[in-house]
Amino acid sequence: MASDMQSAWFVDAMVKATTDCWEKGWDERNGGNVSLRLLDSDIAPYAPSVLRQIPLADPIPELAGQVYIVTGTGKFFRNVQLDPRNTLGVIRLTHDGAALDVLWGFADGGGPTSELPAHLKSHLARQALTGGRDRVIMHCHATNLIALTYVLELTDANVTRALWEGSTECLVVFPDGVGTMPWMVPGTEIIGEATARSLGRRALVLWPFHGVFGAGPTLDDAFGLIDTAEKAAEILVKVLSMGGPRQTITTSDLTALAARFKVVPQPEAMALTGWRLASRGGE
Ligand code: 2HA
Ligand code: ZN
Repeated sequence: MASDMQSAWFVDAMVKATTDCWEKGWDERNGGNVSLRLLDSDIAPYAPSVLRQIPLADPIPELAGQVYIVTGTGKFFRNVQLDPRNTLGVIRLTHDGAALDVLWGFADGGGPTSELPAHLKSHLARQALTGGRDRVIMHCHATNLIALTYVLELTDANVTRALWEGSTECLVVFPDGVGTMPWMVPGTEIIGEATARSLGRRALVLWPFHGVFGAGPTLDDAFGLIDTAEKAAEILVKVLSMGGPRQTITTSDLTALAARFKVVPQPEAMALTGWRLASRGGE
């Protein structure tokens, strides 16, 4: 008999990622959601059968047959480690991309995260951009990144430049920069489309006054990316609280960093001479 999927590496990896996010303070209550695309070779040893089917409001035929492990709607990250079978689920998109076959988990009758539209559309965008290398989309409520969205002028270039100046490693870790977008109602197809459009160009996207989306090949990569940006955001919040910067990483410093680490930084952020706060009453 095939063994239970609960012992699979990908369940352990989701437990670790969600527990780390909880311990960071990024996922209060049911905040946050994570999805990891699984390969046939990941699930084959468990010979899963279809437990039930969940229709998709917006079919996504391009992802037909793909398999994901995702966090459940209404579930708390702090409880994933205690109860993976109820808080996580493995789903496969049907041949027409119009429904999900549940292969494991969501044992109490639940379903995938309310942000599934953003996750699936973003997976599609990242697969196109990275040739299938990226397999993870992670959303969380990273505190200092959210705080910055209340004061920074919200353009991709400005937010990117601020975070690059917030810590030396940032330009190296996210040379494509950070995407921004207007505030939107979460869980909708519209926010999903806007998120995917932005993630199609940059691995990190801020949802103002809400949180952040990060993408990467592995859970460690996506977590590390958000962690790096959040650390820089924390430093910027402290610097602003001390009256603002008196000195900073300069454009020529950023140019030298890019050359040393062989990355091509977002040109619009490099073209700025610094970063700006939003005007009062501004967006
Ligand atoms: O899963 O974080 O954006 C709860 C949320 C919604
Ligand atoms: Zn959220």
